[in-house]
Amino acid sequence: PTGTILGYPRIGRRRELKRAVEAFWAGTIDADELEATAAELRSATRERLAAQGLDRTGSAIPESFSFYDQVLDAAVAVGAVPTRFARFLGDDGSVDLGAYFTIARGVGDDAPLEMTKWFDSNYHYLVPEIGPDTSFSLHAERILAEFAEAKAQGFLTRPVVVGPVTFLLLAKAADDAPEGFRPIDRLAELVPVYESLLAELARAGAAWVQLDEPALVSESIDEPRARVLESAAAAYDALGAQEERPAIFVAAPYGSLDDALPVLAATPVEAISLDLVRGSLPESLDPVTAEALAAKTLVAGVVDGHNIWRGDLADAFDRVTAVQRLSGSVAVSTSTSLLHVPHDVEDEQALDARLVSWLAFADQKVAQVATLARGLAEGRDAIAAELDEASAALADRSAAPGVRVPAVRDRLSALVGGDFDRGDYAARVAAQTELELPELPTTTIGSFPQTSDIRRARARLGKGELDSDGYAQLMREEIERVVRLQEEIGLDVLVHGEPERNDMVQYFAELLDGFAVTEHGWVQSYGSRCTRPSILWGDVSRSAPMTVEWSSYAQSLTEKPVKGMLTGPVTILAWSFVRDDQPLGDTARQVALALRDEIADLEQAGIKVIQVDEPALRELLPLKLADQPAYLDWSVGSFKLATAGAAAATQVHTHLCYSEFGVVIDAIKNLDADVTSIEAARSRMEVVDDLATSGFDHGIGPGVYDIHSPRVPSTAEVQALLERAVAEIPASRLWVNPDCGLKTRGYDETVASLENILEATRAVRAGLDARA
Ligand code: THG
Ligand code: ZN
Repeated sequence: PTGTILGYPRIGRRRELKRAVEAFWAGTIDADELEATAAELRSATRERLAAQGLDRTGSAIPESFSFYDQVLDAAVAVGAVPTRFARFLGDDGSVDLGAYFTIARGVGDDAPLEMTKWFDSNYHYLVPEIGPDTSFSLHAERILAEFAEAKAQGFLTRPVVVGPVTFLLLAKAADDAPEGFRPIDRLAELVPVYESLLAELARAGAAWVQLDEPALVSESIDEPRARVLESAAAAYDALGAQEERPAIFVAAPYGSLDDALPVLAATPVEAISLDLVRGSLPESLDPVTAEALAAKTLVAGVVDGHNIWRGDLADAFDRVTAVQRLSGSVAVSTSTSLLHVPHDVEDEQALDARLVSWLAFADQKVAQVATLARGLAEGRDAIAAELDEASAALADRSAAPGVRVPAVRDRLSALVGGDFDRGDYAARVAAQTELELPELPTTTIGSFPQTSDIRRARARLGKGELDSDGYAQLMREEIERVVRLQEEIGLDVLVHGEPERNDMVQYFAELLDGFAVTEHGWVQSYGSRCTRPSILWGDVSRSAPMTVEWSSYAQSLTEKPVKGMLTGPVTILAWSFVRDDQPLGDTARQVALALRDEIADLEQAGIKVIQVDEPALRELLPLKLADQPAYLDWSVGSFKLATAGAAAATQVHTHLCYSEFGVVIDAIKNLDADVTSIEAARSRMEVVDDLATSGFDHGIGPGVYDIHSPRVPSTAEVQALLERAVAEIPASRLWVNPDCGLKTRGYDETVASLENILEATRAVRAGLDARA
């Protein structure tokens, strides 16, 4: 194939798959109806990809559908289902739709597979559990059925499966595995299952198969690099030696293969993808690798699968032709699956037409691939018009009003070191005693339950059925209820509950200059859940206060301090589509300055405690070790720039979630927030030990209530967690709070849990006083 993509969004242009899957869970449609919707979506996708210029019968169209997650699909295909789900499987170990979703979502006491982030994207996959006794057996029914379905529709498509090395590297050791066991230890037993899969695909008529191996690109994989490379060599030597098989295409998105490229080159695989957006061509190749690559198809990933910009098509074409120096057989592709971008920019009727002309969502990217492939086949002249159009759009973008705003740029270039520094912590602690907080102060992370009344009010405002005064009135009533509730429960530092926020990033994107929001730009986050990232297209500034009205209203209702609530610069970037024409650090500092102004206004309005959330700090950490220090420098710097204008007496909080703090623990320390709240309940406070040993010496609030579950923790349970924390951390620095915001919980369990937290806190305080 000369033009292809590594994968396509599967949620549906109007989130049809999400709706059907959730209807199946709710019992309003049955498995046959869900299957029918999925088949329709797959069929429409193939037709659309062909219409955009991918070859119908040339294995150019990937079969990249999934009902929930591609890593779960691979686990099911190789029979690696944890034994706690055995009772849901068929006699032959087959997994029907009901069982499949049970593994993804858990049932009763049987926890689902853990979920974690997929490389440096916003997508979350399910983590396979592999032990010494996990048995592997092929269950290729779905993969074969989707290939056959395509064939019946007149297509010869390319099945896509997570490759064996990445599958095991992303897996975690099963709970009952002995100390020191690594899932990758099982590679030799897993590869034969993939061999059988390849044989079955060949018999079904597949000419190519795509095995996704992004783990070969990442240096953040918890396994020695030599072991990773050795595993890749072993797996692909074995699969390549298999006689009955389709041609093998190893896809390696999210960065350069680096030292894995010679390794793969030495195996018999027929094609390898090179991510030429995040990564680059190797600067030099040893003669053996050069000769081996010359005999393979190189798939040049030049169209960014990670972002929504139309980009520089002429530059992309140059990159493709550079790859031709390595091999006579070159195909054009996206750098990653298009899973990370919305379906179609044509669906955005409300977006500014000029902005639209700078954008490419999945369908536009497929068309770009087809254009580049045509240029490859027919020569540059054949696509000169398209290249010129893209260049013109790019030039228009760089000159457009709002993209470069002198006032914003001047402010950025005038920054000096002191703007990033809040000064002595001890002096701040002394100044903040005027808050008169008790020992072990209690607080919540920020949001209270988003009730259906709140959502309805926002929907009515959007439709014009409610005017902004009417909406504001409803929000004020909600804020008052939330403040009164917290006073009754007895919390020490209150929040306003954030009823007015649809999403902690989109809310700010809608108010800041330099952002646009989409109508249908949904991207799968995990399973059926999606987010609608905003588009950060220009220089960012704040034209008016964004949160002051709500926070000061809440403060006017109570004597207790109410926290001002902001989302930090790194998280605003991580959960948006960000401009690609300047360093991320510059963009982050622009956002930081807008937040700095907001903090000044909050202080002016009498707010004494301000929280700046950075749940995504870990998320943007680069996959290559060499890139990590620079990232940590600008990300931490932007947080400090946002907060360093605060007076010593203003207590700055931050909140981080999604665990895995280990690698960023120094960064957390360097944020220099007065108080940091983190997720800890599920990991039984392990992070408290890590922080204690890292020399972290500011305020810390390890979560004592796992808000991801509807379970109400008992007073005894919370007390045990607190006592564990008190043993590690001086009580003078310890805060008491839930793991995360409460917006996804109901009121009943929220109130019951907070009451238990307060009762446990009083018991622990009494114990401290008795000891003192
Ligand atoms: N906001 C944004 N991005 C995020 C998160 C967020 N990315 C990472 C993380 N949190 C992802 N977690 C979720 C959790 C819930 C949902 C999506 C991502 C979710 N979405 C609704 C759905 O799909 O039904 C849609 C929400 C809506 O209507 O706006 O529930 O918190 N920006
Ligand atoms: Zn959180």
